[in-house]
Amino acid sequence: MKQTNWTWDIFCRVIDNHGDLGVCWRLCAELAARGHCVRLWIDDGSALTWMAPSGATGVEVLTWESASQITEVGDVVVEAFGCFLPEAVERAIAQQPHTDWINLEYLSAEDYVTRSHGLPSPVMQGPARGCTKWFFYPGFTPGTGGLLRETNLTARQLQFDAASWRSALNGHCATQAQERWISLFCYEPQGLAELLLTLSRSPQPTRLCVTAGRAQSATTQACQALGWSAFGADRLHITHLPYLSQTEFDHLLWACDLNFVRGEDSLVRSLWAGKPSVWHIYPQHDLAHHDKLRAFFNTTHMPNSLRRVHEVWNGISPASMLDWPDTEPTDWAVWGQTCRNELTAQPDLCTQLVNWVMQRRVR
Ligand code: TRH
Repeated sequence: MKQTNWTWDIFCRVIDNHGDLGVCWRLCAELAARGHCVRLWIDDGSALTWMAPSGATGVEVLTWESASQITEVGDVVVEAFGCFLPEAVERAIAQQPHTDWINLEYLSAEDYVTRSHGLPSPVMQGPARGCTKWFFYPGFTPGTGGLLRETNLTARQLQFDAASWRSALNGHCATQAQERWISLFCYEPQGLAELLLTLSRSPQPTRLCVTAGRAQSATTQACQALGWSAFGADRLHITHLPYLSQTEFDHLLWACDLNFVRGEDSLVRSLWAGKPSVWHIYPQHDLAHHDKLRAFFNTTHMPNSLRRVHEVWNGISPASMLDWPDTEPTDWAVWGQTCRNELTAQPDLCTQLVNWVMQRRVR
């Protein structure tokens, strides 16, 4: 099958937090790296100043409002996370029968993903009435759309020097050899103060790298509640990070021994890091995230002791983060490596998306 490069219009609206833009940016950058021409239409692209300060060759960022002037769309239109396209875009799609219209969904390990991935969704109203859009579901198993992974990820990881990265972050001060490094990216978990207390009492010293934004505010509050400075106590040393580019964010995850992540994109990046992760799942008011979390446990065969930590961290279990083990069980590390290896063996999301479009075009 001949490889073709297309023009892509990717539409994204920021609901809250950084995941919508984070996922779309990685998708745009990777498509462009593979030779495609990409336009990202975004209602609030302000976070790109730190997420992707250098931009990406082949990606043009445009405002959502300017899409109301659109008369022509690219070969492929991606509607990210059911963001509903501007009318002008739908009108253009209706006039371009060869454009593929894809609805990129949120990531889940639940069973419905394999059932729904690739299904058509006939458009019943609006300017594109009579057209079809197609569901594309990211996922962890064959039969789903896979996970975003750059072609050069493994090569970059092999070149990465974690010790130098750590020492640069420490302002080139000597890092304690036996220190365990943990990254923290979360919302406001109830067990945060307990976790900090446990780490401060652990026989092994800990460097906790707290990411900018909500995680940092929550950590500062928890430190205050414990009567500490924001930099920790006893054997816990807290580093407050500025907002990092996605590239540096990935480096942080590669450099740490354990990563607390949240949402969607950082979970995937933590899986690629091949280290144990603790996931603070995006909370939904109807508690639908409980099933989503359990599906992730089961799909990835997470060890029971790590599941219990997740249940406490996500407020599902009344147990305490004070039960955190002095040294993380070896099966956590094995789990991190196994997830990485098994998921890397599956085709990545970009490859699957491109193949899907290609197959539709050769029919
Ligand atoms: O920010 P999030 O909580 O996003 C969430 C989820 O996507 C969720 O599914 C969605 O419904 C909700 O938003 C609206 O977590 P996530 O998905 O990990 O996205 C964070 C992005 O921010 C990710 O691309 C990494 C990036 N990031 C950096 O690049 N540098 C940083 O310093 C930080 C803190 C984050």
